Amino acid sequence: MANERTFIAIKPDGVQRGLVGDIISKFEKRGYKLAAIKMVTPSKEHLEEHYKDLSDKPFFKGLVTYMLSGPIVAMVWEGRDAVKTGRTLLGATNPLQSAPGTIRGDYAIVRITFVILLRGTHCATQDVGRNVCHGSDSVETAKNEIGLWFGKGEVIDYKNAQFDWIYE
Ligand code: YYY
Ligand code: MG
Repeated sequence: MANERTFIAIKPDGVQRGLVGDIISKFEKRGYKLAAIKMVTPSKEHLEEHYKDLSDKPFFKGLVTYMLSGPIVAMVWEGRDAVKTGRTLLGATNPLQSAPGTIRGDYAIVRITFVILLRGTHCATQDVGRNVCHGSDSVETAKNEIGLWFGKGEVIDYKNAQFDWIYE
């Protein structure tokens, strides 16, 4: 288990619903160190790049539109096993399947599935997840996402005063 950095973003619904402080608090209280933070309104191109691995999914367009619907709080959190534990703190992608105590399990409910009828016979589904918060899913992804959302001087190296009380 290594010291890692992960990219965490509070999505437009999380910002609008006043959940910024609570979400930051979950990471702080767990013992993670805030290495970068800013409020941003990224371009469509930036969000398409961020979610490029999902570009062939039926929900991609709706996802980008939702991410463009308001400001986002972008952060880098650092500490032991930060990527995997960050995902655990977040909960499952589908808020309805997220355990209570996780961010999505405490603050989100909805995943709407639109059924689109095509020529009367075929149908496709499009899911839009208002799931409050994003977290990198691997160390490699975290490096790419931090590079996409933050410039070099924006991620700060410092020793947190709590360090020796958190790590043995
Ligand atoms: O990493 P995570 O956010 O948990 O899920 P991803 O599979 O990377 O999908 C990104 C984003 O897309 C998810 O947070 C909600 C949305 N989404 C969706 O609307 N419908 C799906 N079936 C899957 C994901
Ligand atoms: Mg993901």
